[in-house]
Amino acid sequence: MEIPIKNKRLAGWIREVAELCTPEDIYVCNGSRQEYERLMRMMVDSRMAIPLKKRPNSFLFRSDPSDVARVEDRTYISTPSREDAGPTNNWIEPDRLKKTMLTLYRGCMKGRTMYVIPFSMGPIGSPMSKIGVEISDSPYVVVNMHIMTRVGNRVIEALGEDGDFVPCLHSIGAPLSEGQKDSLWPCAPMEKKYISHFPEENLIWSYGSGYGGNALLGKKCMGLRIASAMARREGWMAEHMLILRLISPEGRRYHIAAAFPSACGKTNLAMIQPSIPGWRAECIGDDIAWMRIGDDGRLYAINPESGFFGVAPGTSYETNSVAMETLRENVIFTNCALTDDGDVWWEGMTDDVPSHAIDWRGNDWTPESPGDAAHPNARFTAPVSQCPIISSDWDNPDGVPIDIFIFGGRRSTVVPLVYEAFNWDHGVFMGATASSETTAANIGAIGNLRYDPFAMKPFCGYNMADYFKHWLDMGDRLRDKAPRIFYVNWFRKDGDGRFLWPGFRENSRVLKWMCERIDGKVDAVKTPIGLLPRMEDLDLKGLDIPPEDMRELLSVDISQWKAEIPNIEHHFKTFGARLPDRLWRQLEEFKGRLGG
Ligand code: TSX
Ligand code: MN
Repeated sequence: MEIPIKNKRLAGWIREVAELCTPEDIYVCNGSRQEYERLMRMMVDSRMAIPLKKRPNSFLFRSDPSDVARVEDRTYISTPSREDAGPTNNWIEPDRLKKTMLTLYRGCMKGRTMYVIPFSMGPIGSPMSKIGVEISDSPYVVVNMHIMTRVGNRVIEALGEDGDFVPCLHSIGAPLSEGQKDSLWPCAPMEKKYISHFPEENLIWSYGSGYGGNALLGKKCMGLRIASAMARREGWMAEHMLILRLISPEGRRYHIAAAFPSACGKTNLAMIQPSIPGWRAECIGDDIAWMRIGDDGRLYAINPESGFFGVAPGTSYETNSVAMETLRENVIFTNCALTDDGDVWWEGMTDDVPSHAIDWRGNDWTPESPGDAAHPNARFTAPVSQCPIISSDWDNPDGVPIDIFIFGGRRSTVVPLVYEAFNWDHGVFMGATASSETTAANIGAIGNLRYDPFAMKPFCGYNMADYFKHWLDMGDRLRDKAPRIFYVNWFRKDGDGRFLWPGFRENSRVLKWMCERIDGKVDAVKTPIGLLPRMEDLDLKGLDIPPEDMRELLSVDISQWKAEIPNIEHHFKTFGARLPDRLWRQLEEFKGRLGG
């Protein structure tokens, strides 16, 4: 077979994979619109994709009911030493894992086309970008990768004869025997699924799942797990962060990067439309930030993706009109409900619920049906370029200079609306101790407290203690040019279980305070946990929040915070001797400020 690829390593790898997986044919993707349309037409013909009458060039897919989310239990960081993967990752020794997976891969693409998908994370040619090549037997993966990354010939050209790339091998793990009828969403059973990362050789092997986070390997696998390990070696950062630009009435720009665990509304914040007159915001990214120190010593961020792969349920014109406008056309929907007039629907999309729909499993659904119409993790895949408030700098190869880091979580008690770190090390302590209460979106009991340091627990491709150290090292290099660090909690409740803070657009009031702190325009109240706003410095014009609610939102209850200490200690101890002393010191100082 003739492969039109000059890169020797790539050509060799494609041949090797073809010999291993024995596909019926091989197709190298060129990234063109015709290619996208041809694959979509093919999937419509096979009934895997359903065209939506109501949305131009948009399609609905239904996954297998067992293949609806990332599989953290089946996700591995495979380093020669278990300690290098650390306590937050599953680990199998590389030789053993490869042996197991090679057995699975042998003949796994029988009867299918093997797609070669050359992609760039970041603008092609940017010094911050990285090239990957995904080999997959899923046409659904190809069309999603077209939206989520930059795919095609320009990438092959950028690769040249000996350019470097991350090999990303993916199979749904469902070979077709002669004459066998294909299912609509082929995949392998749970015990055969593996999402494997070999960070020391920049290699990804994914088997058995067709679902986004397990199968679109540019995103979580390369963009976060492999990139975080590369970033540490090369002195940059790969973070689970949205990026936005906030513009004051005077036209001053502030760039914010923010990390939140799932179910905290990261995409909503990325697309915020400030409620304060004169303030505007632009979206740069909603999930991943790659950052490096520029020639001027400041930290510059790019969004390495080119699409949004967002959770649909809960998205509405009320909660995120910008997202709704982004979804008008050219969208891939997965596991949403199908309405009788040929549109998608999901829980929380509209006040009036359709009287009939086809649910995400393909069954008739009415409001009386026991289950949800859309799966809670139903997704949209949409081009970033369609976002009405996308920044003109979203694909600037140099990135944007970050002024502010925000960490956060969902806490109904204890944690105030916003506070600022005293300094970089204290900010790293805040990131390392970021916690969130579990919601229905998590497995296990609702309302449990979970530590999710820097929102990176599922995405750090190496020992998380070393990751904390990397953050401390970056601070040492950035010194007075380092972004200021804040912690927010939009989810504090009163005694009756009502949210105290209106959230959504009104969060711009909190962002404005951060900007005024940066500019030295306002003082802050020093408390044992950090620097809090004086009530009068939060712009609350036009809101009518009772003063006692505001006092509660900005209160620090010493005894409640003392009760957090044993949890933090326990959390830190899971990292053993690798936890940097500077974080233990932060904990000691915190205890001291709380009064012993
Ligand atoms: O995304 C959210 N954000 C960030 C917005 C920029 N959500 C949704 C979280 C689930 C993904 C929020 N939910 C936020 C928030 O700031 N705050 C809340 C809690 C809340 C929910 C409903 C109301 C208020 C707060 N409604 C009324 O007060 C009417
Ligand atoms: Mn994410």
